[in-house]
Amino acid sequence: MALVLKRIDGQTGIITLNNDAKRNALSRALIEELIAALDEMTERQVRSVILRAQSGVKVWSAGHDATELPTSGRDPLGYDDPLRRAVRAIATMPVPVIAMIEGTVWGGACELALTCDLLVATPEVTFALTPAKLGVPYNTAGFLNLMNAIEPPLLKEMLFTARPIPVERILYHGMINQIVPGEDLEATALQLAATIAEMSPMCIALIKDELGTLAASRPLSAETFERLQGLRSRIYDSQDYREGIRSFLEKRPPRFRGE
Ligand code: LCV
Repeated sequence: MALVLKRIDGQTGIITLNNDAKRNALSRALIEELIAALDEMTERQVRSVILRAQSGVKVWSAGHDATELPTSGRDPLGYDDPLRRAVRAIATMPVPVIAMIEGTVWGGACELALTCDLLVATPEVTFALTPAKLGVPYNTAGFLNLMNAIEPPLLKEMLFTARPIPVERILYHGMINQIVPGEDLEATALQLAATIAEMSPMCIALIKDELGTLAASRPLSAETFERLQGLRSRIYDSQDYREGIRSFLEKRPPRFRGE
Protein backbone atom coordinates (compact mmCIF):
# COMPACT_ATOMS: atom_id res chain seq x y z
CA MET A 1 0.00 0.00 0.00
CA ALA A 2 1.34 3.45 -0.87
CA LEU A 3 2.05 5.40 2.32
CA VAL A 4 1.85 8.63 0.31
CA LEU A 5 -0.47 9.35 -2.64
CA LYS A 6 0.36 11.95 -5.24
CA ARG A 7 -1.45 13.59 -8.16
CA ILE A 8 -1.27 16.77 -10.19
CA ASP A 9 -4.35 18.99 -10.61
CA GLY A 10 -3.55 21.61 -13.27
CA GLN A 11 -0.42 23.33 -11.95
CA THR A 12 -0.86 22.10 -8.38
CA GLY A 13 0.72 18.99 -6.90
CA ILE A 14 -1.34 17.20 -4.25
CA ILE A 15 0.43 14.87 -1.81
CA THR A 16 -1.73 12.86 0.61
CA LEU A 17 -0.41 11.10 3.73
CA ASN A 18 -2.04 7.70 3.42
CA ASN A 19 -1.20 5.61 6.49
CA ASP A 20 -4.05 6.32 8.90
CA ALA A 21 -3.64 2.87 10.47
CA LYS A 22 -0.40 4.20 11.96
CA ARG A 23 -1.80 7.76 12.23
CA ASN A 24 0.53 8.89 9.44
CA ALA A 25 3.54 8.43 11.73
CA LEU A 26 6.59 9.84 9.95
CA SER A 27 8.41 6.55 9.44
CA ARG A 28 11.48 6.20 7.27
CA ALA A 29 9.36 4.46 4.62
CA LEU A 30 6.70 7.18 4.56
CA ILE A 31 9.33 9.94 4.41
CA GLU A 32 11.10 8.25 1.48
CA GLU A 33 7.80 8.27 -0.43
CA LEU A 34 7.09 11.88 0.60
CA ILE A 35 10.50 13.10 -0.59
CA ALA A 36 10.15 11.16 -3.86
CA ALA A 37 6.75 12.77 -4.43
CA LEU A 38 8.15 16.26 -3.76
CA ASP A 39 11.02 15.59 -6.18
CA GLU A 40 8.57 14.44 -8.85
CA MET A 41 6.46 17.57 -8.38
CA THR A 42 9.58 19.71 -8.82
CA GLU A 43 10.49 17.86 -12.04
CA ARG A 44 6.89 18.31 -13.31
CA GLN A 45 7.26 22.06 -12.56
CA VAL A 46 4.11 22.48 -10.52
CA ARG A 47 3.55 26.00 -9.15
CA SER A 48 2.65 24.83 -5.62
CA VAL A 49 2.10 21.66 -3.60
CA ILE A 50 -0.73 20.84 -1.20
CA LEU A 51 0.30 18.47 1.63
CA ARG A 52 -2.75 16.81 3.20
CA ALA A 53 -4.08 13.67 4.84
CA GLN A 54 -7.14 11.69 3.79
CA SER A 55 -10.46 13.47 4.31
CA GLY A 56 -12.02 12.86 7.71
CA VAL A 57 -8.87 11.76 9.56
CA LYS A 58 -8.78 12.28 13.32
CA VAL A 59 -4.96 12.55 13.20
CA TRP A 60 -3.14 14.49 10.44
CA SER A 61 0.16 12.98 11.62
CA ALA A 62 1.34 11.46 14.91
CA GLY A 63 4.86 12.76 14.34
CA HIS A 64 8.13 10.87 14.23
CA ASP A 65 7.67 7.10 14.15
CA ALA A 66 8.50 6.47 17.80
CA THR A 67 9.28 2.82 17.09
CA GLU A 68 12.17 4.02 14.93
CA LEU A 69 13.75 6.22 17.60
CA PRO A 70 17.16 4.69 18.31
CA THR A 71 17.98 3.48 21.84
CA SER A 72 21.58 2.62 21.00
CA GLY A 73 23.10 5.91 22.11
CA ARG A 74 22.80 7.41 18.61
CA ASP A 75 21.37 10.90 18.12
CA PRO A 76 17.62 10.31 17.50
CA LEU A 77 17.31 13.46 15.39
CA GLY A 78 20.60 13.55 13.52
CA TYR A 79 21.04 15.36 10.22
CA ASP A 80 20.03 12.33 8.12
CA ASP A 81 17.06 11.32 10.30
CA PRO A 82 13.94 10.94 8.11
CA LEU A 83 12.08 13.77 9.90
CA ARG A 84 15.05 16.11 9.39
CA ARG A 85 15.24 15.17 5.71
CA ALA A 86 11.50 15.74 5.25
CA VAL A 87 11.64 19.19 6.88
CA ARG A 88 14.56 20.21 4.63
CA ALA A 89 12.79 18.82 1.55
CA ILE A 90 9.77 21.05 2.20
CA ALA A 91 11.90 24.08 3.13
CA THR A 92 14.01 23.78 -0.04
CA MET A 93 11.12 23.02 -2.41
CA PRO A 94 11.27 25.86 -5.01
CA VAL A 95 7.49 26.34 -4.84
CA PRO A 96 5.15 27.06 -1.89
CA VAL A 97 3.90 24.04 0.05
CA ILE A 98 0.39 24.49 1.46
CA ALA A 99 -0.40 22.39 4.55
CA MET A 100 -4.07 21.40 4.43
CA ILE A 101 -4.77 20.19 7.95
CA GLU A 102 -7.60 18.31 9.60
CA GLY A 103 -7.19 16.23 12.74
CA THR A 104 -4.51 16.46 15.40
CA VAL A 105 -0.81 17.14 14.77
CA TRP A 106 1.88 15.72 17.07
CA GLY A 107 5.57 16.20 17.74
CA GLY A 108 7.79 16.45 14.70
CA ALA A 109 4.68 16.64 12.48
CA CYS A 110 4.07 20.09 13.97
CA GLU A 111 7.49 21.18 12.73
CA LEU A 112 6.78 19.56 9.35
CA ALA A 113 3.45 21.41 9.04
CA LEU A 114 4.92 24.71 10.28
CA THR A 115 7.75 24.39 7.74
CA CYS A 116 5.11 24.54 5.03
CA ASP A 117 4.67 28.00 3.60
CA LEU A 118 0.92 28.36 4.10
CA LEU A 119 -1.36 26.47 6.49
CA VAL A 120 -5.15 26.11 6.36
CA ALA A 121 -6.90 24.08 9.05
CA THR A 122 -10.33 23.05 10.27
CA PRO A 123 -11.65 24.22 13.69
CA GLU A 124 -11.00 20.80 15.29
CA VAL A 125 -7.24 20.90 14.64
CA THR A 126 -4.76 20.87 17.54
CA PHE A 127 -0.94 21.02 17.63
CA ALA A 128 1.09 19.28 20.36
CA LEU A 129 4.88 19.49 20.81
CA THR A 130 5.89 16.29 22.61
CA PRO A 131 9.70 16.00 23.08
CA ALA A 132 9.45 16.39 26.87
CA LYS A 133 6.66 13.78 27.05
CA LEU A 134 8.82 11.25 25.19
CA GLY A 135 12.11 12.40 26.74
CA VAL A 136 13.56 13.28 23.33
CA PRO A 137 16.32 15.93 23.01
CA TYR A 138 14.94 17.89 20.06
CA ASN A 139 17.65 19.11 17.69
CA THR A 140 18.98 22.63 17.22
CA ALA A 141 17.78 23.21 13.64
CA GLY A 142 14.35 21.89 14.64
CA PHE A 143 14.11 24.30 17.56
CA LEU A 144 15.18 27.16 15.29
CA ASN A 145 12.38 26.27 12.85
CA LEU A 146 9.88 26.23 15.72
CA MET A 147 11.22 29.56 17.05
CA ASN A 148 10.68 31.08 13.60
CA ALA A 149 7.07 29.93 13.63
CA ILE A 150 5.97 30.28 17.27
CA GLU A 151 6.43 33.18 19.73
CA PRO A 152 8.54 32.21 22.82
CA PRO A 153 5.81 32.15 25.51
CA LEU A 154 3.53 29.86 23.49
CA LEU A 155 6.46 27.77 22.22
CA LYS A 156 7.66 27.20 25.81
CA GLU A 157 4.13 26.37 27.01
CA MET A 158 3.80 23.81 24.19
CA LEU A 159 7.23 22.29 24.87
CA PHE A 160 6.99 22.31 28.70
CA THR A 161 3.47 20.81 28.80
CA ALA A 162 3.21 18.74 25.56
CA ARG A 163 -0.50 19.66 25.73
CA PRO A 164 -2.47 19.86 22.45
CA ILE A 165 -3.13 23.55 21.67
CA PRO A 166 -6.46 24.38 19.97
CA VAL A 167 -6.23 25.90 16.52
CA GLU A 168 -7.90 29.18 17.61
CA ARG A 169 -4.81 29.94 19.73
CA ILE A 170 -2.59 28.75 16.86
CA LEU A 171 -4.32 31.22 14.52
CA TYR A 172 -4.24 34.02 17.13
CA HIS A 173 -0.45 33.62 17.28
CA GLY A 174 -0.13 33.79 13.51
CA MET A 175 1.09 30.21 13.08
CA ILE A 176 -1.51 29.36 10.46
CA ASN A 177 -3.22 31.38 7.73
CA GLN A 178 -6.87 30.38 7.97
CA ILE A 179 -9.37 28.22 9.85
CA VAL A 180 -12.15 26.98 7.55
CA PRO A 181 -14.98 24.43 7.97
CA GLY A 182 -14.03 20.91 6.84
CA GLU A 183 -16.30 21.10 3.80
CA ASP A 184 -14.42 24.20 2.55
CA LEU A 185 -10.88 23.04 3.38
CA GLU A 186 -9.91 21.54 0.03
CA ALA A 187 -11.44 24.38 -2.01
CA THR A 188 -9.60 26.94 0.14
CA ALA A 189 -6.25 25.18 -0.38
CA LEU A 190 -6.88 24.82 -4.13
CA GLN A 191 -7.85 28.50 -4.40
CA LEU A 192 -4.58 29.53 -2.69
CA ALA A 193 -2.69 27.29 -5.12
CA ALA A 194 -4.53 28.72 -8.14
CA THR A 195 -3.69 32.29 -7.10
CA ILE A 196 -0.01 31.41 -6.60
CA ALA A 197 0.02 29.80 -10.07
CA GLU A 198 -0.82 33.21 -11.59
CA MET A 199 2.33 34.79 -10.11
CA SER A 200 5.86 34.89 -11.52
CA PRO A 201 7.34 31.48 -10.64
CA MET A 202 10.85 32.93 -10.55
CA CYS A 203 9.77 35.59 -8.04
CA ILE A 204 7.89 33.03 -5.92
CA ALA A 205 11.00 30.81 -5.82
CA LEU A 206 13.19 33.79 -4.86
CA ILE A 207 10.76 34.95 -2.14
CA LYS A 208 10.65 31.48 -0.59
CA ASP A 209 14.42 30.98 -0.75
CA GLU A 210 15.29 34.47 0.50
CA LEU A 211 12.81 34.42 3.42
CA GLY A 212 13.91 30.91 4.45
CA THR A 213 17.59 31.79 4.23
CA LEU A 214 17.18 34.99 6.25
CA ALA A 215 15.07 33.22 8.91
CA ALA A 216 17.69 30.49 9.32
CA SER A 217 20.66 32.86 9.45
CA ARG A 218 21.38 32.92 13.17
CA PRO A 219 25.14 32.98 14.00
CA LEU A 220 26.16 30.23 16.42
CA SER A 221 29.76 29.64 17.50
CA ALA A 222 31.22 26.14 17.11
CA GLU A 223 31.73 25.97 20.87
CA THR A 224 28.12 26.94 21.60
CA PHE A 225 26.85 24.37 19.10
CA GLU A 226 29.04 21.69 20.66
CA ARG A 227 27.84 22.65 24.15
CA LEU A 228 24.23 22.14 23.06
CA GLN A 229 25.14 18.86 21.36
CA GLY A 230 26.81 17.73 24.58
CA LEU A 231 23.64 18.49 26.55
CA ARG A 232 21.57 16.58 23.96
CA SER A 233 23.85 13.55 23.99
CA ARG A 234 23.59 13.31 27.78
CA ILE A 235 19.82 13.01 27.27
CA TYR A 236 19.79 10.47 24.47
CA ASP A 237 22.29 8.43 26.52
CA SER A 238 20.04 8.64 29.62
CA GLN A 239 17.71 6.19 31.34
CA ASP A 240 14.90 8.75 30.98
CA TYR A 241 15.23 8.72 27.18
CA ARG A 242 14.94 4.94 27.11
CA GLU A 243 12.03 5.12 29.59
CA GLY A 244 10.21 7.62 27.35
CA ILE A 245 10.38 5.32 24.35
CA ARG A 246 9.59 2.21 26.43
CA SER A 247 6.51 3.93 27.87
CA PHE A 248 5.29 4.77 24.37
CA LEU A 249 5.76 1.21 23.16
CA GLU A 250 4.09 -0.16 26.32
CA LYS A 251 1.25 2.39 25.91
CA ARG A 252 1.63 3.70 29.47
CA PRO A 253 2.61 7.06 31.06
CA PRO A 254 6.39 7.53 31.40
CA ARG A 255 8.05 7.47 34.84
CA PHE A 256 10.99 9.88 34.51
CA ARG A 257 13.64 9.95 37.29
CA GLY A 258 15.91 12.71 35.99
CA GLU A 259 18.78 10.37 35.16
C1 LCV B 1 4.70 5.15 15.71
C2 LCV B 1 2.45 5.39 16.14
C3 LCV B 1 2.65 6.73 16.53
C4 LCV B 1 3.97 7.25 16.46
N1 LCV B 1 4.97 6.43 16.05
O1 LCV B 1 -4.57 5.74 17.84
O2 LCV B 1 8.63 15.79 18.82
S1 LCV B 1 9.32 14.66 19.40
O3 LCV B 1 10.62 14.95 19.89
O4 LCV B 1 8.50 13.99 20.42
C5 LCV B 1 9.49 13.52 18.07
C6 LCV B 1 10.54 12.55 18.31
C7 LCV B 1 8.16 12.95 17.75
O5 LCV B 1 7.51 13.37 16.83
O6 LCV B 1 7.74 11.83 18.54
C8 LCV B 1 6.40 11.33 18.30
C9 LCV B 1 5.41 12.27 19.02
N2 LCV B 1 4.04 11.75 18.84
C10 LCV B 1 3.21 11.49 19.84
O7 LCV B 1 3.53 11.63 21.02
C11 LCV B 1 1.84 10.94 19.44
C12 LCV B 1 1.81 9.45 19.81
N3 LCV B 1 0.51 8.88 19.42
C13 LCV B 1 -0.61 9.09 20.16
O8 LCV B 1 -0.63 9.78 21.20
C14 LCV B 1 -1.87 8.45 19.64
O9 LCV B 1 -1.49 7.43 18.71
C15 LCV B 1 -2.75 9.48 18.89
C16 LCV B 1 -3.37 10.45 19.94
C17 LCV B 1 -1.93 10.24 17.84
C18 LCV B 1 -3.88 8.72 18.17
O10 LCV B 1 -4.54 7.92 19.11
P1 LCV B 1 -5.53 6.79 18.58
O11 LCV B 1 -6.13 6.16 19.78
O12 LCV B 1 -6.40 7.34 17.52
P2 LCV B 1 -3.57 4.69 18.52
O13 LCV B 1 -2.83 5.31 19.64
O14 LCV B 1 -4.33 3.42 18.78
O15 LCV B 1 -2.53 4.47 17.34
C19 LCV B 1 -2.90 3.73 16.19
C20 LCV B 1 -1.65 3.04 15.73
O16 LCV B 1 -0.69 4.04 15.33
C21 LCV B 1 0.51 3.87 16.05
C22 LCV B 1 0.10 3.19 17.34
O17 LCV B 1 1.21 2.53 17.91
C23 LCV B 1 -0.97 2.24 16.85
O18 LCV B 1 -0.33 1.15 16.25
P3 LCV B 1 -0.90 -0.36 16.55
O19 LCV B 1 -2.31 -0.33 16.02
O20 LCV B 1 0.06 -1.26 15.81
O21 LCV B 1 -0.85 -0.52 18.06
N4 LCV B 1 1.14 5.15 16.30
C24 LCV B 1 0.53 6.26 16.75
N5 LCV B 1 1.44 7.24 16.90
N6 LCV B 1 4.26 8.52 16.77
N7 LCV B 1 3.45 4.59 15.74
